[in-house]
Amino acid sequence: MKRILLLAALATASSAASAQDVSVTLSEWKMRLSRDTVPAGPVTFQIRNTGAMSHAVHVTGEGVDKGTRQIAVKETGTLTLSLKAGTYEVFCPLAEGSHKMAGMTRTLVVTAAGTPPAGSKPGA
Ligand SMILES: [Cu+2]
Repeated sequence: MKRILLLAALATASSAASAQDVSVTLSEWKMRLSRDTVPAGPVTFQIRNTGAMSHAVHVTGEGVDKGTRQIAVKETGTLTLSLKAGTYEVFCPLAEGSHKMAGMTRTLVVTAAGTPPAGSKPGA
């Protein structure tokens, strides 16, 4: 856990202005993201497990296939990834995918830097 935090701190320090935070809350059987859309660049997932069993976070899409180790009950974790524009799947990989199938999955859309998020166009 210490090593993950250190890596996240280094990644944040080297790109201080542009790192985006996404808060992730894990429970049975939900995964809540504080936002569904982020601009491309370094993204730090701030993860909190509020559930009654261990969970984890895994991100796939656009060539990315990375995740945390298990996050125990009441524990927190961070995951910093450099994401380019595209659609990503954020999910709990535990129990051979059964947590994901029970509902622990969300879609994260990464927009090209400087582009307003989809769905924000006026009058649509
Ligand atoms: Cu889980």
